[in-house]
Amino acid sequence: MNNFPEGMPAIAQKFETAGNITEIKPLGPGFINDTFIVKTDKSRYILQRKNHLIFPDVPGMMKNIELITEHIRKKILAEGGNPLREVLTVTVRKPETMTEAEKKDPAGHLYYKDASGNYWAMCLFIEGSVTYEKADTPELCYKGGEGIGKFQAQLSDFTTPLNETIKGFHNIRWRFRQWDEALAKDAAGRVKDLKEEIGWIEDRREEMLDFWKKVEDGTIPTRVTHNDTKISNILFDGNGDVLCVIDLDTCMSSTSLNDFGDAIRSYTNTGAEDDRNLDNVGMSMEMFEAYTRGYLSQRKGNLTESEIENLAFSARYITYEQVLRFLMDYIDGDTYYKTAYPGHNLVRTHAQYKLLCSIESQYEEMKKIVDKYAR
Ligand code: GN1
Ligand code: MG
Repeated sequence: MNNFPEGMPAIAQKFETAGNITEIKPLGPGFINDTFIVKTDKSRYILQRKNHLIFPDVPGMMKNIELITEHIRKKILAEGGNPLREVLTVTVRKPETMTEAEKKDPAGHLYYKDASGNYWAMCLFIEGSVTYEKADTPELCYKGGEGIGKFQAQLSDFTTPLNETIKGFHNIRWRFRQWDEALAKDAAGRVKDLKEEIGWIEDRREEMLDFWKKVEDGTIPTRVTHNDTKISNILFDGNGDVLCVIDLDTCMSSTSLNDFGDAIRSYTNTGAEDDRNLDNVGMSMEMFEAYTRGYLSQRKGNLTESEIENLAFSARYITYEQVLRFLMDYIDGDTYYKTAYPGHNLVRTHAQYKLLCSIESQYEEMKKIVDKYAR
């Protein structure tokens, strides 16, 4: 039985896999969900325990994922592509394992809730896919940008309303409400030592709200967006082309600028997200240009003027939000993100702040690059 973490085969068997299950192994390093790879004698699958403390409505989230992947699947089929490789395929429940209540639930076939209240979901593993923690070449940035641009284009005519899987996810007004509460509560007694870091957030509060106001008043349109486009959430093939976008948990309606900003935060960083050596961290303009060129090759002509004007700023916005979220979690006593050691969230805060400063110092040049490829 040592091929299986305890209790896992029974969970995996609730889903419609081809062949007999031969092995189940953990797959890292997500910050939110727990991920396993399930091998059968015919195929491989990804099994995830979805973190229901973070995603309060897992059935609603799975319904979003089903609707989105179905929509993309139809597009791929119409273009003669291979939907088993170019979009996630959700693995549904075996009907004989479902209760009557599950059968009546419109999302009941998409997840299994175990006796401890954990939610599990499965999808097909895409063979030959490669993931990266870091983008080492401009070519990979270009391809990554192209992949997200294509993903947004595939969903541009998706009109079914989606569930909001995490309230106010990239809404800085909402984040400030959480932030103000976290500071007032000071759950871990850490606020007294964080004067400088808290200043980093407060100094930029107004300019971030000014950006978000444009989303609230409709100046910047709302579209279906991924909201978590870091490089490790993209599957590439052996040639470095994007196969498909994964981790669809946060797909919701928001501004498409989130996807650009979060990708820039990830692809262009010369260091790691949690680098202890701040000398490593900064934004590479070469990588920025490559990602922007790739992204706009797919979205040119389909973005509004307001989106183009704010594209470069979105990198500042999302990186700032990430500094806030890591610091807020440190202040809260590390309750949201998985951490590998004490103080990990503070290390992440410092590394992301260094990146933010680097982006800010290169902002004028970034805007010029956007202008060069957007029109
Ligand atoms: C989390 O789920 P994962 O590990 O891809 C987080 C993102 C953060 C990211 C930072 C639901 O992404 O918002 O940007 O960590 N996801 C959620 O690496 O909070
Ligand atoms: Mg995620």
